[in-house]
Amino acid sequence: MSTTSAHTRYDLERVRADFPILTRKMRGKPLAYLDNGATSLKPRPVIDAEVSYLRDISANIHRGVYELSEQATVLYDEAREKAKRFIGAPSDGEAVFTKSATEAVNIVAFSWGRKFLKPGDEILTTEVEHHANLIPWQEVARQTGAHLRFVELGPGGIITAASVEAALTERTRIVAITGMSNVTGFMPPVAQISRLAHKRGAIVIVDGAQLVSHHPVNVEELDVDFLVWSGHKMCGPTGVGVLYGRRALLNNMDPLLYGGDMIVRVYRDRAEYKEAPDRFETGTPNISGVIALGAAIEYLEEIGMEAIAEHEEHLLEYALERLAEVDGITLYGPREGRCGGIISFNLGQVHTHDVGSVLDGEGIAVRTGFHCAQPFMRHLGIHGTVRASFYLYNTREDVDRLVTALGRVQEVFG
Ligand code: C6P
Repeated sequence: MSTTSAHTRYDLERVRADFPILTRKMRGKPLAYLDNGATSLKPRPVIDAEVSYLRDISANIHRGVYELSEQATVLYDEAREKAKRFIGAPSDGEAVFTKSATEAVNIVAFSWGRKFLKPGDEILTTEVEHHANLIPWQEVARQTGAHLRFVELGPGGIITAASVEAALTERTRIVAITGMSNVTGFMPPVAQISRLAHKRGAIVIVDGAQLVSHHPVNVEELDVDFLVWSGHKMCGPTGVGVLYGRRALLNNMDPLLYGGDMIVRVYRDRAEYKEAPDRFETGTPNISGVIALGAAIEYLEEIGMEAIAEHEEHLLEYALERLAEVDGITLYGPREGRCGGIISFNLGQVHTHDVGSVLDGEGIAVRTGFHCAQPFMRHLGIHGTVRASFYLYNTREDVDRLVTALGRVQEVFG
């Protein structure tokens, strides 16, 4: 069966050929990888970039005057320029490499929050958040005496600018909000939310772990103060993430970790720190991972983030149409507003892990469970969902196979 789609602006067959793992068989069947919300597959140029650093360079950065170290430093610094370009960061020093989106949120929560939040101040967030953009704020609230407040959600977890406006007060210091829900794919109107928050004197951190991998993002257009994202969800390796922050904010924050490569001068009893990004990148970083993330950015840019988002939108529409044929299915999430290529559902009373196991038997990888979003599950009144999430290499055939396999689940579990 052909994988080509009239709706896809790029050559889907060629893109699929870039991902060696797509030739593997799972349980004896071709792999239909529909767990891109958890992590993406990696194309050959990314694998090659990582291997090439490990094989041909291997040296540390910013520390040697010899050629290998200089080569490593150049590649590392080039990757930072690519990361900045990818999200339209306007100034130097605004992209900090972290180990993950989770670490990036923690830097903001503890380096900014512990310094600037006072008792009675408010952190505004939502029940839709992934735990990574909730628990750090719970903890910093506990440590500073600030309060955590929640935006009222609309049906299916919709977040409107009006609901955020209603929850903002003169004590709101920061709005911590997802750019795209990892459960439903819903995308809150971030630019409008930023405008409202700024009018109230609050700053905004956007959890872009899902958003940045699937949509074109420009931090100036969104007008956000911080944006976090992970390399592994966008064809890059695990162990590397990015914290974007406005330069003035980053340079006013204390470092979270202390040690080598972040200092200007060190005395017996104190030290002076470099500006961002170095003040947040102490110790030897994930050099091979950062370089490979640079390759992932180039790879995605070459295909085009607009084209990728469009492809996923068509797959989403197609999947929603096909899944509507499945008896006993409950779909979660708002069907208005912008949604990325993520679908969460349950099939009658069948446990999500049982659905996942039957799908696995058909070579289909999905995520099952609560998706690190327990407050959202509670809001929806469920324990978990089956989640299918798409990326640039997925096909209508993957969707067809999912629908057929759900029929198999019904046969097995009645
Ligand atoms: N979500 C999922 O299956 P890390 O693990 O730090 O790279 O990303 C954390 C994270 C933060 N925010 C959102 C919206 C996310 O979706 C994730 C990761 C994966 O949904 C793994 S739990």
